[in-house]
Amino acid sequence: MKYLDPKNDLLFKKVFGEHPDILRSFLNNRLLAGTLFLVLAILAGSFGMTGCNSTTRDNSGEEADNQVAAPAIEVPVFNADSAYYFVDRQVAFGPRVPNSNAHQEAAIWLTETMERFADTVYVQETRVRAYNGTILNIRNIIGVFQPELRRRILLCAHWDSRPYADYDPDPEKHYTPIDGANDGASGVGVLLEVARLLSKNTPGRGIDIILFDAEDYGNHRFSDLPDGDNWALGSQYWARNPHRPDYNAHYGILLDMVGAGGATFKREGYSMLYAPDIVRKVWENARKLGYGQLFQNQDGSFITDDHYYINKIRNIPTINIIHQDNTTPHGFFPEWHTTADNMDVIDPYTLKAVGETVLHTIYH
Ligand code: AHN
Ligand code: ZN
Repeated sequence: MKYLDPKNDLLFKKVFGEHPDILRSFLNNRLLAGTLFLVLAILAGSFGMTGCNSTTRDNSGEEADNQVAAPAIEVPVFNADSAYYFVDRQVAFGPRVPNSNAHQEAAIWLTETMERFADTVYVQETRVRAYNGTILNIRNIIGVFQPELRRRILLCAHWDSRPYADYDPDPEKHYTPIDGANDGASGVGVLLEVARLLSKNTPGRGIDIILFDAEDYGNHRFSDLPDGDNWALGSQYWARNPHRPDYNAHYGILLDMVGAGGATFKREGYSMLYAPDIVRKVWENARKLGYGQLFQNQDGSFITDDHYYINKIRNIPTINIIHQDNTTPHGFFPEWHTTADNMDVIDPYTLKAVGETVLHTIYH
């Protein structure tokens, strides 16, 4: 783990031996496999393209329209039960509200879990000021896969949960912290499953998975304090202080509320403003995989979320896959910011739809 000290961002405490032996031997084998592949590729090249052409011709024109084009590398199979388990484990800590014990315990578990899968893990610990003046102790947890590759893709989600159920139908619960099974844990659950698969089979791109803290400590619905940049505090911090000073990525994908049954994802406003090509690519992949009912061919509204600051401050074109529903008063899933945002709303099918879509996008 590389530990980013809050008082000195450039002080990296590097801890070696973070991978269990079995994983390390696998990493070594991967190098061997890569070398073998390179030798075979050179040999194949020297024999010309004739054989390849006939195979290509046989397939062309017969491929069904709803099939995703053959990937350069085989896309791993997303395990929805594994993702569901990762969501459940987070929720079991209790509401992951900054400064709480559950938050601290969840941070340790998330870091350890990421260390099982990623090549390098950075923990960025700092303090930020919430809208009401509360100082929050927060941690962004960053898993880096194949740090040696220059072409990179950023995947992210927030891991904290909201301190207030300010949309709960019961007014007595308006200051009760929420489980955030969908609003928080679902995106992280999908990304931990992606991380598990990346540890076994790498795409041709470097991947960075960032679990942002303090996304959901924004202004209480009934507070009369001024509205400002009080959501997405962890991503604002990271955007100004990336884990590597020169960090860049071709594009980013944020997952927010990606686990509810009957989820509907619309083309979110800032995603279309900053990264329309990525939105089209992702929605197209989802449709081809058979998830057109979830990934709707419809524009949504503009959501101030983690991706907004990544776009605005770091200039990395980043989209938000977020459940929007214009039949609810707030525009999100019905249990949004209520105590009912618990495991009962989570449907493994939705996790799978999003996970497969992300995997197909990053492995192509
Ligand atoms: C606003 O309502 C301004 N942003 C919503 C971002 C959010 C909250 N995502 C999850 N919870
Ligand atoms: Zn929220």
